[in-house]
Amino acid sequence: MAVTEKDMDKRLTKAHEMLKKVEDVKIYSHIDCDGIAAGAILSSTLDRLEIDHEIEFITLDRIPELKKENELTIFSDLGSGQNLNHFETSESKILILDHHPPLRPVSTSGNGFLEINPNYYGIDGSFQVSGGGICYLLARTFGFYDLSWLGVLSAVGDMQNSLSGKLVGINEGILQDGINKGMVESANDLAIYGRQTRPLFVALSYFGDVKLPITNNRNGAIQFLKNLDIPLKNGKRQRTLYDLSKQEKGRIFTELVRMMSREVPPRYVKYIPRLVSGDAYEFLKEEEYSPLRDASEFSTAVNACSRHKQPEIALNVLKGDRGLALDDMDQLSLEHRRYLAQKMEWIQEEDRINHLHNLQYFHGNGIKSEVIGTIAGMILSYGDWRKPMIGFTQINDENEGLKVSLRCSRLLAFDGIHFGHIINKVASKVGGSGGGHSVACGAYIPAEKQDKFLELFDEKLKGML
Ligand SMILES: [Mn+2]
Repeated sequence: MAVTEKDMDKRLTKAHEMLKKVEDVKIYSHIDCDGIAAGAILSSTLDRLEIDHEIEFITLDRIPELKKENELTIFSDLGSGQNLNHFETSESKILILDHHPPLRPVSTSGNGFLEINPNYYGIDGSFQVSGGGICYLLARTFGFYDLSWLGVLSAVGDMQNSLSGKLVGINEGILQDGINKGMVESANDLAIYGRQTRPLFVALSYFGDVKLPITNNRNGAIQFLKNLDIPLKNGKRQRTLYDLSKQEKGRIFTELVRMMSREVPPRYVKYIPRLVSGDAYEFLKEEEYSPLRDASEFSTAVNACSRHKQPEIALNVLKGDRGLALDDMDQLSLEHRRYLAQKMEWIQEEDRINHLHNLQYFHGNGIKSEVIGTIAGMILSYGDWRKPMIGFTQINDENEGLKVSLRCSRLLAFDGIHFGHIINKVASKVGGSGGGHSVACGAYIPAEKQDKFLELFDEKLKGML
C-alpha cells in the first residue's frame, strides 16, 4: 500500500495526542535559521499548552552524546539523518520533526517513537517544506495559525525558494495561512537582497550570480540608476528597493536582463529572468525599514545569531521579544557584517583565490567554520562566476579536519548541476562526508586530503560547466 500525504496527517494527529499527554519535554533543534524558527514554533506551542520544556540548539555531531532525560524528547530540523538507536531503546518518547532525507524506513514508528518526515510521502523536503514548516503543521493541529509566519521564515532561511523564486508545495499553504492572518504579504519583486535596509545603489552593487559592470561598483550602480531616471533619495533618506514604484522596478528589471544577457553564454540566457525576479515575503507586523520586515533579511539576522553561537537571542526575538533581545540581535548583526568585511579584505589583499580548470578555491586560515560558506558566497563575485567557489577552513581548534564550503551562481543549478550531490560523492572518496543544496553545500574532510579532494572535484566537473 502506497503511503500518501494523508498518512503524514495521521502521524501529525498522533503527535498532537502525544503532546497532550506529556508534562516535561526537551527539544533539540538544529542551530541554523530553519532550526531556530522550528524551535520558536515548538516552544510557543508548548507555552500555550502550558507544557514545561527546555530547548537546546545543536550541531549534528552532538547527537551521539545526548541522553534521554525527559518524558518526551523532540528533534526538530534534524534527527532523520542520524542514528538514534541509543534513544529508541530508552523509556523516553521520541518525536522527530524533520525534512532531511531519512535514514530509517517509514515503518519504524511505534512504541513512543514517532518520526514525521515529508520525504516518506513523496514530498521533497528540500523545496516543498522546511523543518520549521513541519513543526508549524503540528502547531496548526492546535489551531495556532498565527505561527505560520515563522514557517515562512524557516523556508526562506532554508533557501527553499531559491531555485523556483517562490514558495511551493506545503510551503505555499503555510504562506497562505500567514496571508489569511494578515501577517504576511507575498509579491513578485526584483530579487535583490536588502529590500528594507540597504540603500538601493548598495544593494545593486552586491547583485550576484553573474558579474556585471555594476558588481562591487557603487559608483557604477549610482550611474545605472541615474541613467534609468530613478532618484536615489526621498528627501534626505536613501531610497531602498521597498520605496520603488512598479514602473521603476520594471525599468531596473529590463536593464538588468539586458546587461546580463551580454555577459552570459547563450545557453544561459533563458534563465536570466529567474535570476532577476522572484517572490518577496513581507512581515506586516514588523516595522518598515527594519530587517525584520523582509523574510530574507530577517533570516540573515537569525543566522548572525547562530553563527556567533547565540541562538537564544534569535529564539527570543522570534517568540516576540522586540526589546532587549532585538537590541542584542542588531548588535550581533553589526559584528557579523564587520567580521565578514574584515575577512573579505584579508582574502583580497593578497589575492588568495586559486584557480583550477573547473573550480576556484581559497584557504580561509582562521576564518570561523560557521561563516566559511557565507564568505565563499561573497567572494564569488570577485572571482569567476562561471565556476564554483570552494573555501576551506579548520573545523575548530581541537579538530584537525577541514570544513569545506561551496557556493556557485544559480545559473549552474538551472543548467542541471547539483553540487550537493557532487560534494557528497567527492568527500566520501577522501574519507569525509558532505551534502547540501545545489548551489550551497559543504563537507568535512581529513586535513591531509585537501589536495586529493580538489583534484577529484576538478576532474569530476570536466565537461559539465
Ligand atoms: Mn532545515
